[in-house]
Amino acid sequence: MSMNERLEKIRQEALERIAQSGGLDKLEEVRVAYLGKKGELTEVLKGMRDVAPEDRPKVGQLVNEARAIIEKRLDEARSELARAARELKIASETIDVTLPATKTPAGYPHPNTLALDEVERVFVGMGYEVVEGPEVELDYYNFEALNIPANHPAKDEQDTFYINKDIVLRTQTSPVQVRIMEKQKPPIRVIAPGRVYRADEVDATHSPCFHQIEGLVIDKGITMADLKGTLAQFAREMFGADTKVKFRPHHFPFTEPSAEMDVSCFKCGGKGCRFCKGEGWIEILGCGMVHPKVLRMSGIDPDVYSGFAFGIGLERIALLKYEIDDMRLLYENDIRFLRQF
Ligand code: 2U9
Repeated sequence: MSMNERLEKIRQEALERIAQSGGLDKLEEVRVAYLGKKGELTEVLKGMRDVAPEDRPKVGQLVNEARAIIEKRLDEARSELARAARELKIASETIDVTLPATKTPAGYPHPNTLALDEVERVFVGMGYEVVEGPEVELDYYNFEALNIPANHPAKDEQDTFYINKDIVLRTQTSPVQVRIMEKQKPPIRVIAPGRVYRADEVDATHSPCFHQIEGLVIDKGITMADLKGTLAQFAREMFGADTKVKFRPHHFPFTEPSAEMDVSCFKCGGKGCRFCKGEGWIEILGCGMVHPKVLRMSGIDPDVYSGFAFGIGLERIALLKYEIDDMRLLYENDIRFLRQF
């Protein structure tokens, strides 16, 4: 076989093996087999000494040509394999944006949240600030500063959760306003919504944890007329423009005088129905003029300033407004219940 024929054979074999390789590792094997240190083309060069000196440049050129062709094909085959791999990867990663998405259920606002939003909207509209405070509270802020004496029944362990003798789970949000009075000079106009705790058994109208919204206004010259005007306006915005209000005398240790406020039944307009148990009136909140002792204890001079306060049970408002007949439904978080509001 002439040198020419031998080179031609090597070249053809190499190109065939490249064409059939089908993988990068196989291509590398082919490269080593033909172009490597002990590869076939290298062997040919080593056999040059048997070639007549005058033929050597020619043979050298032929070897180089064969090497160049084989290298070029190897390169082409490598990029072809890389392109195919890339296409396969892209195809496997394709996202079909037209497929229906997995839905994340959005949930529904809780009736308490809806009622609180509404109460806040009314008072913020009248210029009140919404304030918050700790749920684990000092006995001083929860009771003493509010003129609730040590022997008051509300302080009994059957009514209040004690952490220790000085610390309780707050039974009302009033301590928040006491802290405001200590820090801030009048005028004060705040509402304090939040969780409160009482050692009650669960039933249709009681829960050991419920929510209050309390309000406090303190300035020079605040009178019972301000209290009545403010709370009547609140009732109209909350229950409808025709709502009438009625104040009945009551007792709270922290206010004097104190009252409870009823609104005319927003179902029957006051004639009496099942909803208002034939009364025509529905009890909504407690209120009163802040007791002078309470003002003085928090550093506000009752001879200069006066104020009114009120307390609203949030659950009571939610139950009335959304006509829910059992408080326990508010705490079960059953989506079939919650989606109705
Ligand atoms: C300060 C002074 C006075 C807050 C008040 C009521 C009347 C009241 C109840 C409503 C329903 C509690 O959730 S409920 O059972 N609250 O009747 N709360 S006056 O008086 C204050 C508050 C803070 C410094």
